[in-house]
Amino acid sequence: MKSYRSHYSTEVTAKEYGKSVTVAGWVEDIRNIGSIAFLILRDKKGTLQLTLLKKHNQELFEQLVSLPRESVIAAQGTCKENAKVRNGYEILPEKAEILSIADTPLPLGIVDKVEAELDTRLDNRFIDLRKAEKQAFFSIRSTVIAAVHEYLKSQGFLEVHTPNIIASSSEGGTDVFKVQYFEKEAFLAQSPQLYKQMLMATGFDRVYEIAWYFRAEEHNTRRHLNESTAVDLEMAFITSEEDIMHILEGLVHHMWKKASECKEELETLHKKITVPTLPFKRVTYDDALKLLKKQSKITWGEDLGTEDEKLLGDIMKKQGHEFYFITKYPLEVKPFYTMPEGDKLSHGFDLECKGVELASGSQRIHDVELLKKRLTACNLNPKEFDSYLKAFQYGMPPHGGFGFGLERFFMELLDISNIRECILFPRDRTRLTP
Ligand code: AMO
Repeated sequence: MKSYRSHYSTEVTAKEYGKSVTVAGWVEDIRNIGSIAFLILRDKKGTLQLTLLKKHNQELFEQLVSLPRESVIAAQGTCKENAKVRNGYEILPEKAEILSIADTPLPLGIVDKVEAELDTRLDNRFIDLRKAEKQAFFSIRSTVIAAVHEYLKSQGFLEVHTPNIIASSSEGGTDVFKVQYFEKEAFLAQSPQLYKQMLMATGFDRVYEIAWYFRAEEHNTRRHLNESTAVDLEMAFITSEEDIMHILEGLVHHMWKKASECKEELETLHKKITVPTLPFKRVTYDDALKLLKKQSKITWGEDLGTEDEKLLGDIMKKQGHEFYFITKYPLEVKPFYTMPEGDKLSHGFDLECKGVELASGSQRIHDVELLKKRLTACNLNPKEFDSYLKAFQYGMPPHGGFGFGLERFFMELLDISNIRECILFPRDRTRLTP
């Protein structure tokens, strides 16, 4: 069977009934009842049944029924319509090739009724990912990311790739991973913030990146990763942060809509998706505090904690808003690059979904002197930001942007309780492998 590699597939349709087909995949299960055995073969399209009759070919029968589960085979045989089989047909193999024999026991079952602990699953992620639900999730993820490119390109954005090994912390905090860069100390980028802003001085006036965030945050929660992905965007010649929020809500809507069109995957996951209506509600920080007054101890100037966010999410939901922006944040809780509004407020915002922050953004400072002042006020040394600041000295238009966490988005989209499920190989406080 030399040619199976070019056309193997378990995507068998009624057109193939009565014909010889070649299929390949993982042996999910074998039921051997003596003279006849049923081998369930799986690939990314699903499963099919190979029906093995001992009397037809004893050697082939023995060879296949003795295989450990999850071995990989290719088989060639006649495809026969059979209403008793789940997908309406079976394959009666004439030839088979054993491509890989799986060890036993398996570290993790694929079709077990009770799911293993998350840690066991993540330790054996390559097997965990063989499950239909995981395949469905990552298929939706891929479709939604394609939708990001589609939407942002339609709005005139250019996709860029900025450095991940950088000389100064991008968000100004201490949550940075240090790396040895030959004789110098460098950091892994917490976000493309500094670079996407520098690009605003080039004439690429609308840029975006599907970015990696590296954050040395100590907390090990169900909503934090130490390596995560985000849609990071920056646009120039804006008049206020409203221009940015408009793009962000359009993007979220488009992503949600494209996800809702993944019918087969949603069925596998037993999920229904309702596309949100636009525009999303805008609530100022001041008004959010008024809404929270009775239930929270938060005082003016503090950032909303997880509990406050949740409470506000419940209040907003009762008012019919699953998505909403919190706008006009106090300056002191926003990063140094955020444009102030007066002495105390800023042009910074967050996008929340059901009490979870999905994105944050702002209009930025484009005046270099003000930027230096804000760096100092945030206890940062402008000297360490020299190459960034230089981009503001020779003509920098007003601009703004956002960072929009993709794993957080998928948690909310599909009601997934742990963010680690939303990325292939999660990195958290204790996990560095696989
Ligand atoms: P911020 O730090 O708020 O903003 O991050 C933006 C969004 O990224 C996601 N996110 C995370 N997701 C999982 N685990 C983490 N540890 C994590 N950290 C952040 C969240 C968050 O809303 N430079 C600014 C954005 C900008 O203004 O353009 C920034 O990084 O969904």
